[in-house]
Amino acid sequence: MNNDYLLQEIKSISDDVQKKILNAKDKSELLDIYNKYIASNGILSQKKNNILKSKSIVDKKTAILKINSFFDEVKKCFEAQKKSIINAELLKENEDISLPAFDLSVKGINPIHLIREKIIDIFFGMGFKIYHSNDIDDEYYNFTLMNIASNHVSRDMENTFYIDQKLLLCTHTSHAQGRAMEETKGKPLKIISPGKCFRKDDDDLTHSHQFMQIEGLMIDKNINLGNLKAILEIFVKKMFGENRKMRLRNSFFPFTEPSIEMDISCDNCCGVGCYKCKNTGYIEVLGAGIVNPKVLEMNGYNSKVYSGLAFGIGIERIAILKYGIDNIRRFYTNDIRFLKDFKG
Ligand code: FA5
Repeated sequence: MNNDYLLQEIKSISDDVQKKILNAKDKSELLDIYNKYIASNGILSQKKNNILKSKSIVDKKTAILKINSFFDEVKKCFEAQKKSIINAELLKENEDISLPAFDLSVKGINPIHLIREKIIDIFFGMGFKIYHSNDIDDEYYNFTLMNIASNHVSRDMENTFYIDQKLLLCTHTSHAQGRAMEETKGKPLKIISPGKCFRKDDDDLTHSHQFMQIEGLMIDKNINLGNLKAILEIFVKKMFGENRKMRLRNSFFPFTEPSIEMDISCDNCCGVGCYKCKNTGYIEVLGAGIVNPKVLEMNGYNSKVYSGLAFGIGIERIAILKYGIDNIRRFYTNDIRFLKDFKG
């Protein structure tokens, strides 16, 4: 046996031990390796002693230096792996299991969100600013300031989810009108305000007890129905393209005079008539009108100087008509297969 052969053997065992250390998954595996190979009575130390006792080693000093350098590498590797295992275990202990998992497989963006952003974008382009309002408000803003008296029949149509005698889940986003006017204090304004609405409606493919609207309000001198029509036409062209049919109908809201509603041709039958549009060829998407002077006065505006236009767009309805969605409930049932269609 010669010097080189013995040193080669201990080097190859040291390399193997390092591989074992790097493969150790927890502290107990690491401890086993330590006891078996690295400890003072372990395999490596035994080999070292054997070599040093061997008469065939001529230059013992060089051999010891070499063996010690192999051992140092093994010990360095052991310490590094011990550190990384301890860190990983600490991380696991501090893990907050209530946080969402990292690899949540996002299937797509909910189309309500996509359409909401698109609507906001279109109205930004026309100079409207966002006004943020709450989804819970005082009935005074939701009804009274909108010229809906406490005994008015139109309260009954919407009057549903109360938190206490005064606070309710807003039945439309028009409550934001009073809030915005209050802040603007009789000066011109041009805002849109997205929000959630709650009503007792739940009876067909396009009605839900909870839905979203975007309110629009523009107050200035000489605002008229022609301005409102122009704004709505631009909105429809930008949202649905040049050729989509729209129509405006007379309507009634206590807070606008005159009042209109806008319909868009049904995506399912292209205006011919089918189950989805109840054979009318169209689906209603918004209510609008010229702000009732009484509402302006109640909210601190001089109605002899200022006039206004307002609208409330149903976001789900726009999404239904844009993407060909068959039932409003698809938006709320968390079906990942549905969301997959809106990836990217
Ligand atoms: C209103 O809510 C008025 N506040 C709109 C308005 C604002 C008029 C400003 C004048 C001036 P209406 O109830 O028609 O109006 O609702 C407006 C739109 O919200 C509807 O055209 C429809 O797109 C949507 N919408 C109404 N009810 C529901 C419902 N139950 N489910 C889904 N969308 C609905």
